[in-house]
Amino acid sequence: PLPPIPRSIHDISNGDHILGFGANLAEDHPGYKDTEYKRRRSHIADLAKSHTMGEPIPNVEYSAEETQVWGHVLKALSDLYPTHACKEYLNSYPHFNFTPDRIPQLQELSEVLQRTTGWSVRPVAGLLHPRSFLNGLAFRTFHSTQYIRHGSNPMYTPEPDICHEILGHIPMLADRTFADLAYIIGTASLGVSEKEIWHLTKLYWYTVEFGTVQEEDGVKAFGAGLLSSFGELKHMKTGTDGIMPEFMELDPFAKLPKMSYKDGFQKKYFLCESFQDAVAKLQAYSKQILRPEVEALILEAKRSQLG
Ligand code: H2B
Ligand code: FE
Repeated sequence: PLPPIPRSIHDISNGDHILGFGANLAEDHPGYKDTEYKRRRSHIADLAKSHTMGEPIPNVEYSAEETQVWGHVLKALSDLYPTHACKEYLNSYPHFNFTPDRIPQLQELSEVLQRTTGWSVRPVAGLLHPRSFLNGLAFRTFHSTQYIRHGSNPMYTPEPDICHEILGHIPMLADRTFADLAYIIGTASLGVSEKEIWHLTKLYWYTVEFGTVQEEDGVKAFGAGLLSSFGELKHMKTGTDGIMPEFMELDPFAKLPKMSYKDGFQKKYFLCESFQDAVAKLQAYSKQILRPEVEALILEAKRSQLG
């Protein structure tokens, strides 16, 4: 039997399904031996768990050290964006007025998204279970971490952190076509089997996290794993140690390559002709797996949006 279909964002828990680190850091995490950092992480995790959808997201008062990490990452990346980020990213970016001396609060970012594409941000304590995470996209909700990476290595994080969410994901979600792409993956994930969730996780990985798009003057990044990593962005354009990454056409029906989380940069990126093309391909795939009850749910949501 297939799992139940969530009917609203309230059916999706942001607290029960934290995988990976949360506040319990693994031995190879840069903050593993730092008790102060771990205390900070568990404070921010508790804030996320106490949040109820529909209420304002609690602000985090970031310290001077935390703000310094953010500033460092922002300055490095913003040098690369004009040449490495896709047009849609560059168009949305100015909505957010990022400055190196202040870490934006999730609440204000959520308000910008609500005005532009109708999306919301929901705080989460760490890496969320893929099903819950993908299901959230169907309710135009992006689950976002609120803590920042460890200061010992500002250019590296083994898990999503606020720099990844804000610089990688949020500006893309302010673009209509990209937001549609994420919504399609989200709706496709409602009430499907574990096996299907795994395939959708890979589709998400190769588009939303590491997607690239062909523009007139070259390949540009739209995936958040690229847009939030200085090293990975450079690697996409110019390779590493003389070895260029491979670019492949996206086929949602094909078996997708294994995802690599740990051993350095990606070796293969999927290259989209355009977002419209990627949306059409994902839509065709989604059509094959969408449960009839979900189809009805989507129509209902569309009707109520039209008012
Ligand atoms: N959780 C959080 N907090 N942020 C993410 O970017 C994220 C996640 N990505 N859970 C998900 C998993 C993704 O890797 C796929 C859908 O599993
Ligand atoms: Fe991400």
